[in-house]
Amino acid sequence: MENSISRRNFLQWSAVAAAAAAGLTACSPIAATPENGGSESRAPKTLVENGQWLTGACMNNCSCEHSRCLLRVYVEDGVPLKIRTDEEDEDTIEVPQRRACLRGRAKISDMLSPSRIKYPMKRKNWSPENPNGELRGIDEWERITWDEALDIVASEMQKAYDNYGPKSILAAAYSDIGEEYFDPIVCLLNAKGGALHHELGTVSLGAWPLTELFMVGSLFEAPDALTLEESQLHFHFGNNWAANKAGNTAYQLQHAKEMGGKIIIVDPWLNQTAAALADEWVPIIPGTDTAFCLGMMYHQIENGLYNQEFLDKYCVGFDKDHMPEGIPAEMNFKDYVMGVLDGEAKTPEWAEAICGVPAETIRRLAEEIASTEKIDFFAGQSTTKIPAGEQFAQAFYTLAFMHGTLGTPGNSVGWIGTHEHGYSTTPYCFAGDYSNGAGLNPANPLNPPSIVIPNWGAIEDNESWEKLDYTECWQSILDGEYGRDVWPGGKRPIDIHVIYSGGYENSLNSLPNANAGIEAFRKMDFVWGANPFFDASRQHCDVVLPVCTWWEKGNYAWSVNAESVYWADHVMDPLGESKPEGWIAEELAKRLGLDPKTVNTMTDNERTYYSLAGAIKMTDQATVSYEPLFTLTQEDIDALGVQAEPQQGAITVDEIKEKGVFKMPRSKGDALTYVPFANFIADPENSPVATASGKFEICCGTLAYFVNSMGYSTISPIPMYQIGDPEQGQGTQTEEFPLLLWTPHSLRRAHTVNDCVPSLREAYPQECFISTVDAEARGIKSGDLVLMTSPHGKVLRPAKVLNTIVPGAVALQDGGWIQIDPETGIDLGGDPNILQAPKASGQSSQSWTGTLVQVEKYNGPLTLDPDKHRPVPTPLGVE
Ligand SMILES: Nc1nc2c(c(=O)[nH]1)N[C@H]1C(S)=C(S)[C@@H](COP(=O)(O)OP(=O)(O)OC[C@H]3O[C@@H](n4cnc5c(=O)[nH]c(N)nc54)[C@H](O)[C@@H]3O)O[C@H]1N2
Ligand SMILES: Nc1nc2c(c(=O)[nH]1)N[C@H]1C(S)=C(S)[C@@H](COP(=O)(O)OP(=O)(O)OC[C@H]3O[C@@H](n4cnc5c(=O)[nH]c(N)nc54)[C@H](O)[C@@H]3O)O[C@H]1N2
Ligand SMILES: [Mo]
Repeated sequence: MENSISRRNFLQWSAVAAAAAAGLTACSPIAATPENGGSESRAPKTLVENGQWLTGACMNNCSCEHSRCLLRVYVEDGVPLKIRTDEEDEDTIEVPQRRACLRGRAKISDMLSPSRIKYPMKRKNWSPENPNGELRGIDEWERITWDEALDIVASEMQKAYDNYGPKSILAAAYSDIGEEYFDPIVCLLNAKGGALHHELGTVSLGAWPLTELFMVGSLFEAPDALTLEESQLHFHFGNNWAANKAGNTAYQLQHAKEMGGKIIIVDPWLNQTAAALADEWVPIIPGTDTAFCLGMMYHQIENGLYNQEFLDKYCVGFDKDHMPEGIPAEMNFKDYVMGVLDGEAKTPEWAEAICGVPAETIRRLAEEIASTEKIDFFAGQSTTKIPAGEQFAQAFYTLAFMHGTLGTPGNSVGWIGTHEHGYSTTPYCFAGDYSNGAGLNPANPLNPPSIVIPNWGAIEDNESWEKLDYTECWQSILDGEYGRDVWPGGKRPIDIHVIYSGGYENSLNSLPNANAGIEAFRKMDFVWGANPFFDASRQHCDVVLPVCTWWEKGNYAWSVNAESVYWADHVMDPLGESKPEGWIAEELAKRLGLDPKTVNTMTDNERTYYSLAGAIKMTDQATVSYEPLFTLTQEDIDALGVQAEPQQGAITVDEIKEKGVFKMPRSKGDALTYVPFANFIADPENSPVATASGKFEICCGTLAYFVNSMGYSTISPIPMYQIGDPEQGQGTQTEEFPLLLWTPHSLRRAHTVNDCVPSLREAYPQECFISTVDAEARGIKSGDLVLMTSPHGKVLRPAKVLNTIVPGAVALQDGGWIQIDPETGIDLGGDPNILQAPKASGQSSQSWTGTLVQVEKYNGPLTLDPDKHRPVPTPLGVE
């Protein structure tokens, strides 16, 4: 930290800086000793605290919108100086502390990073007459006033609407993901006539959502956190909860282990979770779990090691006598596995040749599954982020169906983690909705929140075809068309002139084929961004508007985890001249001839009110009933100055403000315990699952129809192993690109967020993880600079040689900040998306895993300082 540029820049910051720098010293080693390891009341006596401990939201996207943690922030004279976490209650498995991880605890350095955009800025060589687009990302910047910035944005937007229409504008921003990621600037675009969004499908959920929905009839099923310990075996594909499921999921797994559960983790590397918790690690070539599962199921079928009764009663499609209507009997799963359908038996030897797991291990694990009564089957999101990833999801569910014990505590199948963690469709408690619209049309506060599912299209759903898919959007913009021939009307022409790079996403850094993204940005007439950080997307703009963060807004109750509701205080005043999106949207509305109130429908106080008034708490799992969470007195209402009626709830507003969090009181065996599929198993006739047949569908015509209608890849109604893409994944390697890239999520970051924090950079250098075998073959040692090359770009990084990752595959972790060397075009920052192939697949999910790459020892002229010493990007020239 001492050497880091961030500290130096930090010191230049007049008032904020001086106090904050003092705080850094004050909180260094003293804050973490065992003597003061408790609550703030036990804080070091030597330090006089004249300030206040507040609750700062941790809005990192760890765990795909879920399970955030508690940050207690000490603020003096308006400056956040120290950070602690949940130390209030006793930590138990029933009501665990909501402790933050290293990323949350480094949040002050993130919030006050030199990478914050503090003023409206303009790229020096941009003008309406001559945009000099080729300079995007390398030009200098100058500070302008808010009025100048808003006038430029409004006039360029008006020009695009007048000359080319709404579809000439790309909204690279979250639009409708709910209150936590609510961006009124997108509401402004909608009010003005709309824009083209790049949000068809998903980059995040892989092939899970529609496979689960159509095969089991519901979404986001997961074991109750408190019944996890009842499983005798946790059979997990791609589990790294200790690193990438925020909240308490890893703690729950540790507890389950202490209670006697065995943990097997199948993963291409010995990740942090496997190292800490697994009884057995099964190394596997990424993207080949389908073959592995088929090999196990062959062995089970051959030896009668499965539950025929369960399959007959609860499933369709396993064998020719139990087929769903309308599908020929020969398309049954058993005949496919045994080789009757296609002449190739899916033996463990067949599987070994594809997935690298020895046949004898496959047989042993198949037997272990069959001989264990209670199993928790889990597979991580990334396991289906492969070409035609539905195939693995289909095989995974089928493995659990063949085991045949679902519906009772200790037995589960899912891809979310635990019910506490997940996108639970029946959360135990939830904060009220305060996104736009709710103020105008208050929702019934006792309705559980609806789950927002990313946009998918099937042939019938015309609206979806009006969206670019995330994966291919950059290339589509360059090509001037998007979609597939099979879409209604065929491929769609597009002609984008303006990009709005906004709310809560860093798409240039986070989407595949980033070099094409940069090229697309450079082709535009105008690109504007609104964000707190000068990240890659904002660096490639013409005008950037400084947005204040959650710490600078605040005063809401919020939740994304099924068991807790948090309070977010206003922790500090907006940095520099940064403003909330609502203000920006209103100012632009005025300039674009719109009524500001139609784009920003609520005042700040109204938002606070709705977040509290709509908050709910479950009273009964069986009937899914709720009561209001907060008591709101006339005094509370008057303090907010809103028109409303008092209400009676479980806790007071003062209580949540004081603690920062409401935790659902839980105990083992309580009335809130959730057992997935229990009703269906108890009474399949009267409580069918919501699939086409009313049963679990091993042969699932709806899924195949839906996926195939999108035109990205072809799957069968039964789980099959087929190479999903001719240029990606196991079986498609070439001499030029012999290695498979995969991109696990990093402890250093939540995607790209926090990458500007030197202490996190120091703790987790961004390295190319390579196996001993592949490194030796190339003369590479740990620490050597290596050049990673794919057909889409080049990245320079130090190598980390490991004997704990599978040969044939290399890993570069998601989220490194792009930094292109202008001479060579090589990325020095280590963003895997410079390399990643844009591969929309299946249900329009990006198949990250298996991009073909080569790795070589680098002998060129470039050098690379350790990440912790590399300066973070700032909009230079401004103070
Ligand atoms: N620290 C941190 N946590 C995060 C995030 C972050 O950026 N940083 N991002 C959050 C978000 S938005 C999401 S979507 C989730 C993603 O959650 P995950 O999908 O669980 O995340 P990954 O780290 O990509 O993968 C988890 C594990 O699966 C393994 N894996 C990858 N491919 C395969 C495969 O083909 N087969 C098998 N068997 N294993 C495989 C990886 O090696 C890794 O150990 O993480 C969330 N949590
Ligand atoms: N190669 C590769 N790429 C991947 C993945 C992978 O595994 N490998 N994973 C994919 C997955 S699962 C996901 S979910 C996506 C995530 O992709 P993104 O959502 O694009 O990633 P983030 O880095 O989370 O972007 C967060 C943005 O929010 C901004 N931000 C932070 N705080 C605030 C705030 O208070 N207010 C506002 N307005 N903005 C704020 C940050 O500056 C940043 O621009 O990435 C995908 N990309
Ligand atoms: Mo994600």
